Order: sequence, then C-alpha cells, then structure tokens
Amino acid sequence: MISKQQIEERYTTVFGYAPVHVIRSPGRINIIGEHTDYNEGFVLPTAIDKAIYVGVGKRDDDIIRLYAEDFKAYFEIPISEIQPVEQGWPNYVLGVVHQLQLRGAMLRGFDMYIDGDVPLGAGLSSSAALECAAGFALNVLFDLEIGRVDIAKIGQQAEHTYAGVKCGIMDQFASVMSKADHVVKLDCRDLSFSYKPLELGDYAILLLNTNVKHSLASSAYNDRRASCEEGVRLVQQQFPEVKSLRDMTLDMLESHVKPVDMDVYVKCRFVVEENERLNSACEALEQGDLETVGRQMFRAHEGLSKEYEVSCRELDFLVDYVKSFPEVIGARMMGGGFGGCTINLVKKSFQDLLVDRLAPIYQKQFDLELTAIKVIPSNGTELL
Ligand code: GAF
Repeated sequence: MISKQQIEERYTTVFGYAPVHVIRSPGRINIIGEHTDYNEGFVLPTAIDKAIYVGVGKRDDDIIRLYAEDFKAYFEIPISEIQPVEQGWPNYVLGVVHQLQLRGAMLRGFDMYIDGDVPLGAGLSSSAALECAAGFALNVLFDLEIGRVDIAKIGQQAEHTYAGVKCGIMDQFASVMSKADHVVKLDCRDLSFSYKPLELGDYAILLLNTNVKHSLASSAYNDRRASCEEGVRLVQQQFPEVKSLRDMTLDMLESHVKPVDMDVYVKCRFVVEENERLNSACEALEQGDLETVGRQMFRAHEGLSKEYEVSCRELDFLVDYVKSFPEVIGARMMGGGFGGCTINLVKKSFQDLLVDRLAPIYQKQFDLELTAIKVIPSNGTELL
C-alpha cells in the first residue's frame, strides 16, 4: 500500500509543486476464463490490493512530462508530437492521451508521477493499471466527463495501438470496475456484468510468481488471437450468423475447422471449453462449492498448457507440484501466459508451509526465486 501523502511528497520532489490529484488503479487476478475476452466470451476477474498510483498536475504549456519511480526515469514530449516510443513504459500513458485526442478531448500539458506496488511482468496487469490510472487522472484533471467503462475501453485501445498487444478488455475492466470482496462476471460481448461475492471460507487465493517473462509473450498472444479469428472465418462460410467463438459449438468446430486446420481447431476448442468451465465454476462459486471451482481451474491449466500452448516449464512445474497436496484444491497459470503467476486456491493455514516447501525446490530446479503474493479482492480505480 502506498499512501496519498507519499505520492504527493514524491511528486513534489520530482516536479517542484504539489499534484492536483492522486489516483490509485489496481492490478487484477482472474479466477477462470483465460483468452476468452477477445473471443467475446466470459471472464471472472477482480482487482487486487496492489496498484499503480499516479500524481498528476496541469502545466501552462503543451508539454507532457512523466516520471516512473520504478525505472527512476523521466520522459518528456510536446503533446502535438506524441507517438509510440522505444522506452516502453511511456507508451501506456501516451497511448491513452492519443485515444483521448481521437475522441476530441481538449488536453493541455501535464506532469505525471508514476509509482506502484504491482509486481511488473508478473501477469497482474500493471500495464492495464497504468493505462486506467492515466485515463482516470486525465479525466478528472481536464473535466472530460468520461465514464468508467469508457476509461477501460480507452486503456484497451492504448494497449493495441501504442503497446502493440491486441488484448481483450478483461484487465482494464477489472482495474476500473471491481468491487472489494467480489469477482466480476463479465460478458465481453456487450460488457454486461454482475458482481459475485468471493466467499472462500477456510481457503485463500495465493499467487506464486515464477519470476519469468518469456520474450515471445506479445507475439504469441497476437498469434493466438489470429488463430481464433481464423476458426471463426472458417465456420462463417457455413454459418454466417457466427460472430465469434462465443457463438460456436464443438460440432461446428469438428466439422468445419478440424478437417482444414488441426492447430486452429485445437486452439478454438480450448476457448469454447474454457467458457463452459467458467460457467460451471461460476455456478459452483455461487453455491459455495469451492472444490468444483478448483477442479475447473486445474482443467483450465491443462488446456492452457497442452492445447492453447501459452504456459511454460516454470508454470507447469508449479501447478504439478501443488496438485499433490489435498490442501490445494485448484491451481492454474493466470493471464496471457509464458510466465507470470499461478493462481492457487489453498487452505489458509497451509499457505506458508506450501511456500516454505516449494521455494527451495523451485530455486534448485530453475535457479530462480519463487515469490508468493497473498492478494485481497479490492475496489477498482479511485481518486485518493
Ligand atoms: C492478457 C490480456 F491483456 C487480456 O485481455 C486477456 O486476454 C488475458 O491475457 C488472457 O485471458 O492479460
């Protein structure tokens, strides 16, 4: 947790005057429903108690000045000259500025200080959190009157255009719209959603961070999306009413995709089945049947690893290892894949013991540290 006062003080040290607003925008977890969002399916995420914090203030000119505490790095650009930049991190703010400009927003120069406690590259959506923090900050700073869902959409578009990842809406939506102690069941087709209480009883959500991020993550993500679109295109030749994998049955895939492209078939089948797993897990959650939720998580991991092929050795190792303990009722890789965290449903009293046992084995196997992160489902983006 970082306080408003800490951000105000650090902003003042960097820019020489106090910020007008301080915004907190959280990272996210997802219980189940992976790679379903860009296929107009369902997801079940929530925000966590780890967030990006930004302080923001107006300038009298048209310069954007940014400071990222994590990198101890400044960045400066005239607002009329913004474009994607090599440094990487400024793109999450510049992309949002660009989207606001496309929507006709009259922006002037501003200073923005960026800090946070979302572990970077851990698959907890620090980039979406920054996009949403920036969107929310500029909205209040320039009185743009943009609604929360539109802030999420702007963040998603920024990711497409300035970061080059054709992501779905899950991460930005979770960052902006989540409610403490609940998960959000989001229909990614029409963005209708409902909050479900996350009642875990004796269990807790424990994240295990592999501390790896394999470099093919962005390109493989876009490739998977292309495979899904190809599957839809093949089925549409017979069933024009099919708009996305959301509308697809396994029979349609079997008859119209499998004979043409086996790999596309397997990828599409994973997505169709992942939506089914999500619906089953969601019903089970409503009935307090955590064992079923956990079983669906294990199955989801199997599919993500063997069929959708977005896992990696480190993630597979962690999921396999925890399976042998009755105190762990579900586990899977989370997010886009190729590194980051596993999400585990673990008996509260067993969490520390599990990490104590697993960390040295993981270290020995991969020469990497294993980090455990206990998370609390939290509220979405807010003005502090
Ligand atoms: C990443 C993306 F940003 C999300 O939109 C989602 O597709 C996820 O991977 C996989 O479910 O986090």
